[in-house]
Amino acid sequence: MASNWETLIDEMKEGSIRALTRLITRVENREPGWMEAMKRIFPDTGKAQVIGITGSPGTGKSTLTNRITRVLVDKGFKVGIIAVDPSSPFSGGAILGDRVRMMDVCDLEGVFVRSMATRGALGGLNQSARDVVKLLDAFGKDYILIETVGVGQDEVEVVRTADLVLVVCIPGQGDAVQAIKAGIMEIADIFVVNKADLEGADQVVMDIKTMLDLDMDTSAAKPPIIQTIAIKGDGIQELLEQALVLLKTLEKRALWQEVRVREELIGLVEKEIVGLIKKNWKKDGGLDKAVQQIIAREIDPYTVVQEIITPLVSFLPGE
Ligand SMILES: Nc1nc2c(ncn2[C@@H]2O[C@H](COP(=O)(O)OP(=O)(O)OP(=O)(O)O)[C@@H](O)[C@H]2O)c(=O)[nH]1
Ligand SMILES: [Mg+2]
Repeated sequence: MASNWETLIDEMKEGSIRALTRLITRVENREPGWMEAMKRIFPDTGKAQVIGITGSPGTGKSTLTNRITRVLVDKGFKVGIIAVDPSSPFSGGAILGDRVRMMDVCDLEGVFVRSMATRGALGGLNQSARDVVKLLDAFGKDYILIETVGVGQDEVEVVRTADLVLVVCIPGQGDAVQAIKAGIMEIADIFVVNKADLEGADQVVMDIKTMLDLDMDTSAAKPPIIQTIAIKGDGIQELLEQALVLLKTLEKRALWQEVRVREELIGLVEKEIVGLIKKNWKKDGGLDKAVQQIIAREIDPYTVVQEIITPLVSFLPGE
Protein backbone atom coordinates (compact mmCIF):
# COMPACT_ATOMS: atom_id res chain seq x y z
CA MET A 1 0.00 0.00 0.00
CA ALA A 2 1.35 3.38 -0.99
CA SER A 3 2.64 5.12 2.07
CA ASN A 4 0.52 8.20 1.54
CA TRP A 5 -2.57 6.06 2.07
CA GLU A 6 -1.13 5.08 5.41
CA THR A 7 -0.42 8.66 6.34
CA LEU A 8 -3.94 9.64 5.38
CA ILE A 9 -5.45 6.81 7.42
CA ASP A 10 -3.34 7.73 10.44
CA GLU A 11 -4.32 11.38 10.12
CA MET A 12 -7.96 10.44 9.68
CA LYS A 13 -7.85 8.34 12.83
CA GLU A 14 -6.41 11.30 14.67
CA GLY A 15 -9.41 13.32 13.59
CA SER A 16 -8.25 15.14 10.48
CA ILE A 17 -11.26 16.10 8.38
CA ARG A 18 -9.01 16.92 5.48
CA ALA A 19 -7.59 13.39 5.56
CA LEU A 20 -11.11 11.93 5.79
CA THR A 21 -12.24 13.96 2.78
CA ARG A 22 -9.25 12.89 0.74
CA LEU A 23 -9.66 9.25 1.72
CA ILE A 24 -13.30 9.31 0.63
CA THR A 25 -12.38 10.84 -2.72
CA ARG A 26 -9.55 8.43 -3.33
CA VAL A 27 -11.65 5.40 -2.43
CA GLU A 28 -14.53 6.71 -4.56
CA ASN A 29 -12.12 7.10 -7.47
CA ARG A 30 -10.81 3.61 -6.87
CA GLU A 31 -7.24 4.85 -6.81
CA PRO A 32 -4.68 2.04 -6.64
CA GLY A 33 -4.45 0.76 -3.09
CA TRP A 34 -8.06 1.57 -2.18
CA MET A 35 -8.80 -1.97 -1.16
CA GLU A 36 -5.73 -2.16 1.04
CA ALA A 37 -6.87 1.07 2.64
CA MET A 38 -10.38 -0.25 3.28
CA LYS A 39 -8.84 -3.39 4.75
CA ARG A 40 -6.99 -1.24 7.27
CA ILE A 41 -10.12 0.69 8.10
CA PHE A 42 -12.48 -2.26 8.46
CA PRO A 43 -11.56 -3.19 12.06
CA ASP A 44 -12.62 0.29 13.16
CA THR A 45 -16.09 -0.02 11.64
CA GLY A 46 -19.37 -1.51 12.81
CA LYS A 47 -20.18 1.00 15.50
CA ALA A 48 -22.16 3.72 13.76
CA GLN A 49 -25.89 3.48 13.22
CA VAL A 50 -27.15 4.32 9.78
CA ILE A 51 -30.45 6.10 9.21
CA GLY A 52 -31.81 6.41 5.68
CA ILE A 53 -34.13 9.30 4.86
CA THR A 54 -36.04 9.02 1.63
CA GLY A 55 -39.16 10.36 -0.05
CA SER A 56 -40.31 12.26 -3.12
CA PRO A 57 -38.47 15.41 -4.21
CA GLY A 58 -39.15 18.45 -2.05
CA THR A 59 -40.82 16.65 0.84
CA GLY A 60 -38.39 18.23 3.29
CA LYS A 61 -35.80 15.48 3.65
CA SER A 62 -32.90 17.92 3.95
CA THR A 63 -34.78 20.10 6.41
CA LEU A 64 -35.52 17.01 8.50
CA THR A 65 -31.95 15.83 8.21
CA ASN A 66 -30.77 19.20 9.49
CA ARG A 67 -33.18 19.08 12.41
CA ILE A 68 -32.36 15.50 13.35
CA THR A 69 -28.68 16.31 13.17
CA ARG A 70 -29.07 19.25 15.53
CA VAL A 71 -30.86 17.15 18.11
CA LEU A 72 -28.25 14.39 17.87
CA VAL A 73 -25.42 16.90 18.18
CA ASP A 74 -27.13 18.44 21.24
CA LYS A 75 -27.16 14.98 22.77
CA GLY A 76 -23.41 14.82 22.25
CA PHE A 77 -23.32 12.54 19.22
CA LYS A 78 -21.13 12.90 16.18
CA VAL A 79 -23.03 12.83 12.90
CA GLY A 80 -22.09 12.11 9.31
CA ILE A 81 -24.45 12.99 6.47
CA ILE A 82 -24.41 11.52 3.00
CA ALA A 83 -26.56 13.48 0.57
CA VAL A 84 -27.15 11.61 -2.65
CA ASP A 85 -27.53 13.98 -5.57
CA PRO A 86 -29.61 12.85 -8.46
CA SER A 87 -27.34 13.18 -11.49
CA SER A 88 -28.55 15.31 -14.31
CA PRO A 89 -29.43 13.12 -17.27
CA PHE A 90 -27.80 15.73 -19.52
CA SER A 91 -24.50 16.48 -17.90
CA GLY A 92 -24.12 12.95 -16.56
CA GLY A 93 -22.70 14.48 -13.43
CA ALA A 94 -24.26 15.90 -10.33
CA ILE A 95 -24.91 19.41 -9.21
CA LEU A 96 -22.26 18.64 -6.66
CA GLY A 97 -21.98 20.88 -3.70
CA ASP A 98 -25.48 22.29 -3.95
CA ARG A 99 -26.81 19.89 -1.41
CA VAL A 100 -23.84 20.33 0.83
CA ARG A 101 -24.38 24.08 0.91
CA MET A 102 -28.03 23.53 1.71
CA MET A 103 -27.06 21.74 4.86
CA ASP A 104 -26.90 24.45 7.47
CA VAL A 105 -25.50 21.95 9.94
CA CYS A 106 -22.22 21.69 7.99
CA ASP A 107 -20.45 23.98 10.38
CA LEU A 108 -21.63 22.32 13.57
CA GLU A 109 -18.95 20.69 15.67
CA GLY A 110 -18.78 16.97 14.94
CA VAL A 111 -20.85 17.11 11.75
CA PHE A 112 -19.50 16.03 8.39
CA VAL A 113 -21.50 16.31 5.16
CA ARG A 114 -20.64 14.54 1.97
CA SER A 115 -22.44 14.80 -1.33
CA MET A 116 -22.54 11.87 -3.69
CA ALA A 117 -23.71 11.62 -7.26
CA THR A 118 -26.12 8.89 -8.29
CA ARG A 119 -24.04 8.25 -11.34
CA GLY A 120 -20.38 8.17 -12.01
CA ALA A 121 -19.36 6.30 -8.88
CA LEU A 122 -16.78 3.84 -10.12
CA GLY A 123 -17.78 1.17 -7.66
CA GLY A 124 -21.49 1.84 -8.17
CA LEU A 125 -23.63 4.10 -6.01
CA ASN A 126 -24.46 1.41 -3.52
CA GLN A 127 -20.90 0.32 -2.91
CA SER A 128 -19.70 3.91 -2.86
CA ALA A 129 -22.21 4.73 -0.15
CA ARG A 130 -21.10 1.66 1.79
CA ASP A 131 -17.47 2.72 1.53
CA VAL A 132 -18.26 6.23 2.75
CA VAL A 133 -20.36 4.83 5.61
CA LYS A 134 -17.39 2.72 6.69
CA LEU A 135 -15.00 5.65 6.49
CA LEU A 136 -17.34 7.85 8.53
CA ASP A 137 -17.84 5.02 10.99
CA ALA A 138 -14.08 4.57 11.40
CA PHE A 139 -13.74 8.32 11.80
CA GLY A 140 -15.93 8.00 14.88
CA LYS A 141 -19.37 9.11 13.76
CA ASP A 142 -22.12 7.74 15.99
CA TYR A 143 -24.90 8.28 13.49
CA ILE A 144 -24.79 8.42 9.73
CA LEU A 145 -27.76 9.92 7.92
CA ILE A 146 -28.22 9.15 4.24
CA GLU A 147 -30.62 11.38 2.31
CA THR A 148 -31.79 10.14 -1.06
CA VAL A 149 -34.72 10.99 -3.27
CA GLY A 150 -36.98 7.98 -3.29
CA VAL A 151 -37.13 7.63 -7.02
CA GLY A 152 -35.03 5.27 -9.04
CA GLN A 153 -33.80 1.86 -8.07
CA ASP A 154 -30.29 2.96 -7.17
CA GLU A 155 -31.42 5.50 -4.61
CA VAL A 156 -33.86 3.08 -3.04
CA GLU A 157 -31.13 0.43 -2.84
CA VAL A 158 -28.88 2.80 -0.96
CA VAL A 159 -31.33 3.60 1.84
CA ARG A 160 -32.66 0.08 1.93
CA THR A 161 -29.48 -1.11 3.57
CA ALA A 162 -29.66 1.47 6.36
CA ASP A 163 -30.33 0.23 9.88
CA LEU A 164 -33.47 2.34 9.95
CA VAL A 165 -35.41 3.91 7.11
CA LEU A 166 -37.57 7.02 7.35
CA VAL A 167 -39.96 7.51 4.45
CA VAL A 168 -41.09 11.11 4.18
CA CYS A 169 -44.51 12.04 2.79
CA ILE A 170 -46.32 15.37 2.60
CA PRO A 171 -49.94 16.43 2.26
CA GLY A 172 -51.53 17.31 -1.01
CA GLN A 173 -49.37 15.35 -3.41
CA GLY A 174 -50.82 11.90 -3.16
CA ASP A 175 -47.37 11.08 -1.90
CA ALA A 176 -48.50 8.18 0.17
CA VAL A 177 -49.61 6.48 -2.99
CA GLN A 178 -46.48 7.53 -4.82
CA ALA A 179 -44.47 5.93 -2.08
CA ILE A 180 -45.90 2.53 -2.88
CA LYS A 181 -45.29 3.02 -6.54
CA ALA A 182 -41.66 3.75 -5.98
CA GLY A 183 -41.40 0.63 -3.89
CA ILE A 184 -40.33 2.54 -0.84
CA MET A 185 -43.39 1.65 1.19
CA GLU A 186 -41.92 -1.73 2.07
CA ILE A 187 -38.67 -0.34 3.32
CA ALA A 188 -40.17 2.17 5.76
CA ASP A 189 -39.48 1.63 9.45
CA ILE A 190 -41.09 4.96 10.27
CA PHE A 191 -43.38 7.09 8.12
CA VAL A 192 -42.82 10.80 8.53
CA VAL A 193 -45.68 13.02 7.46
CA ASN A 194 -43.82 16.30 7.11
CA LYS A 195 -45.27 19.73 6.38
CA ALA A 196 -47.99 18.97 8.90
CA ASP A 197 -48.66 22.72 8.94
CA LEU A 198 -50.26 22.27 5.54
CA GLU A 199 -53.80 21.12 5.06
CA GLY A 200 -54.38 17.43 4.63
CA ALA A 201 -51.71 15.99 6.91
CA ASP A 202 -54.28 13.92 8.81
CA GLN A 203 -55.52 12.55 5.52
CA VAL A 204 -52.03 11.40 4.60
CA VAL A 205 -51.76 9.64 7.96
CA MET A 206 -55.09 7.94 7.23
CA ASP A 207 -53.93 6.94 3.75
CA ILE A 208 -50.77 5.38 5.11
CA LYS A 209 -52.73 3.57 7.83
CA THR A 210 -55.11 2.19 5.24
CA MET A 211 -52.24 0.97 3.15
CA LEU A 212 -50.56 -0.63 6.13
CA ASP A 213 -53.82 -2.37 7.05
CA LEU A 214 -53.98 -3.82 3.57
CA ASP A 215 -50.68 -5.50 4.22
CA MET A 216 -51.34 -9.23 4.53
CA ASP A 217 -48.71 -9.77 7.17
CA THR A 218 -50.75 -8.98 10.28
CA SER A 219 -48.14 -10.34 12.67
CA ALA A 220 -45.52 -7.78 11.76
CA ALA A 221 -45.36 -4.61 13.80
CA LYS A 222 -46.65 -1.64 11.82
CA PRO A 223 -44.23 1.20 11.31
CA PRO A 224 -45.12 4.28 13.37
CA ILE A 225 -46.44 7.34 11.54
CA ILE A 226 -45.17 10.63 12.89
CA GLN A 227 -46.21 14.12 11.88
CA THR A 228 -43.55 16.79 11.73
CA ILE A 229 -43.14 20.41 10.76
CA ALA A 230 -39.48 20.31 9.90
CA ILE A 231 -39.16 24.05 9.20
CA LYS A 232 -40.22 24.73 12.80
CA GLY A 233 -38.72 21.66 14.40
CA ASP A 234 -42.09 20.32 15.55
CA GLY A 235 -42.25 16.59 16.08
CA ILE A 236 -38.52 16.08 15.66
CA GLN A 237 -37.94 15.03 19.28
CA GLU A 238 -40.68 12.45 19.05
CA LEU A 239 -39.41 11.23 15.71
CA LEU A 240 -35.93 10.79 17.03
CA GLU A 241 -37.10 9.08 20.20
CA GLN A 242 -39.02 6.55 18.13
CA ALA A 243 -36.07 6.14 15.81
CA LEU A 244 -33.66 5.44 18.64
CA VAL A 245 -36.04 2.97 20.29
CA LEU A 246 -36.50 1.15 16.99
CA LEU A 247 -32.78 1.10 16.34
CA LYS A 248 -32.33 -0.68 19.65
CA THR A 249 -35.09 -3.20 19.15
CA LEU A 250 -35.18 -3.83 15.45
CA GLU A 251 -34.52 -7.44 14.67
CA LYS A 252 -34.04 -6.13 11.22
CA ARG A 253 -30.64 -4.85 12.19
CA ALA A 254 -29.31 -8.35 12.77
CA LEU A 255 -31.08 -9.77 9.75
CA TRP A 256 -29.94 -6.95 7.59
CA GLN A 257 -26.40 -7.38 8.65
CA GLU A 258 -26.32 -10.79 7.04
CA VAL A 259 -28.09 -9.63 3.90
CA ARG A 260 -25.86 -6.60 3.65
CA VAL A 261 -22.61 -8.43 4.08
CA ARG A 262 -23.68 -11.03 1.55
CA GLU A 263 -24.77 -8.44 -1.01
CA GLU A 264 -21.68 -6.36 -0.54
CA LEU A 265 -19.40 -9.36 -0.87
CA ILE A 266 -21.06 -10.60 -4.03
CA GLY A 267 -21.15 -7.08 -5.47
CA LEU A 268 -17.46 -6.57 -4.82
CA VAL A 269 -16.49 -9.93 -6.27
CA GLU A 270 -18.61 -9.27 -9.36
CA LYS A 271 -17.06 -5.88 -9.94
CA GLU A 272 -13.51 -7.04 -9.33
CA ILE A 273 -13.65 -10.21 -11.39
CA VAL A 274 -15.29 -8.51 -14.33
CA GLY A 275 -12.81 -5.65 -14.07
CA LEU A 276 -9.90 -8.04 -13.99
CA ILE A 277 -11.12 -10.06 -16.95
CA LYS A 278 -11.76 -6.92 -19.00
CA LYS A 279 -8.36 -5.48 -18.21
CA ASN A 280 -6.41 -8.63 -19.02
CA TRP A 281 -8.50 -9.51 -21.98
CA LYS A 282 -7.99 -6.13 -23.57
CA LYS A 283 -4.29 -6.02 -22.78
CA ASP A 284 -3.09 -8.66 -25.21
CA GLY A 285 -5.76 -7.93 -27.82
CA GLY A 286 -7.63 -11.09 -26.87
CA LEU A 287 -10.94 -9.29 -26.70
CA ASP A 288 -10.55 -7.77 -30.17
CA LYS A 289 -9.53 -11.11 -31.54
CA ALA A 290 -12.55 -12.85 -30.02
CA VAL A 291 -14.86 -10.16 -31.42
CA GLN A 292 -13.40 -10.59 -34.90
CA GLN A 293 -13.66 -14.35 -34.67
CA ILE A 294 -17.31 -14.15 -33.66
CA ILE A 295 -18.07 -11.77 -36.52
CA ALA A 296 -16.32 -14.13 -38.92
CA ARG A 297 -18.35 -16.94 -37.33
CA GLU A 298 -15.22 -18.89 -36.53
CA ILE A 299 -16.37 -19.19 -32.95
CA ASP A 300 -19.52 -18.46 -30.94
CA PRO A 301 -19.73 -16.16 -27.92
CA TYR A 302 -20.76 -18.99 -25.61
CA THR A 303 -17.63 -20.96 -26.26
CA VAL A 304 -15.57 -17.86 -25.62
CA VAL A 305 -17.29 -17.30 -22.28
CA GLN A 306 -16.91 -20.92 -21.29
CA GLU A 307 -13.22 -20.80 -22.12
CA ILE A 308 -12.84 -17.97 -19.64
CA ILE A 309 -15.06 -19.41 -16.94
CA THR A 310 -13.94 -23.02 -16.91
CA PRO A 311 -10.40 -22.50 -15.59
CA LEU A 312 -11.77 -20.03 -13.02
CA VAL A 313 -14.11 -22.58 -11.49
CA SER A 314 -11.29 -24.75 -10.18
CA PHE A 315 -9.95 -21.80 -8.20
CA LEU A 316 -13.22 -20.79 -6.60
CA PRO A 317 -13.51 -21.15 -2.84
CA GLY A 318 -15.76 -23.98 -1.76
CA GLU A 319 -17.48 -24.34 1.59
N1 LIG B 1 -44.60 24.34 4.99
C1 LIG B 1 -43.55 23.60 5.22
N2 LIG B 1 -42.50 23.63 4.37
C2 LIG B 1 -41.44 22.85 4.64
C3 LIG B 1 -41.40 22.00 5.77
N3 LIG B 1 -40.22 21.35 5.75
C4 LIG B 1 -39.56 21.75 4.66
N4 LIG B 1 -40.28 22.68 3.99
C5 LIG B 1 -39.90 23.38 2.75
O1 LIG B 1 -39.98 22.49 1.66
C6 LIG B 1 -38.98 22.82 0.69
C7 LIG B 1 -38.14 21.60 0.37
O2 LIG B 1 -37.42 21.25 1.52
P1 LIG B 1 -36.12 20.36 1.44
O3 LIG B 1 -35.72 20.05 2.84
O4 LIG B 1 -35.12 20.95 0.56
O5 LIG B 1 -36.73 19.06 0.75
P2 LIG B 1 -35.97 17.80 0.16
O6 LIG B 1 -36.90 16.65 0.30
O7 LIG B 1 -34.64 17.66 0.77
O8 LIG B 1 -35.83 18.21 -1.35
P3 LIG B 1 -34.96 17.46 -2.48
O9 LIG B 1 -33.66 17.07 -1.85
O10 LIG B 1 -34.81 18.48 -3.55
O11 LIG B 1 -35.77 16.29 -2.92
C8 LIG B 1 -38.18 23.95 1.29
O12 LIG B 1 -38.64 25.15 0.75
C9 LIG B 1 -38.48 23.85 2.77
O13 LIG B 1 -38.37 25.10 3.44
C10 LIG B 1 -42.51 22.00 6.66
O14 LIG B 1 -42.56 21.30 7.67
N5 LIG B 1 -43.56 22.81 6.32
MG1 LIG C 1 -32.74 17.50 -0.12
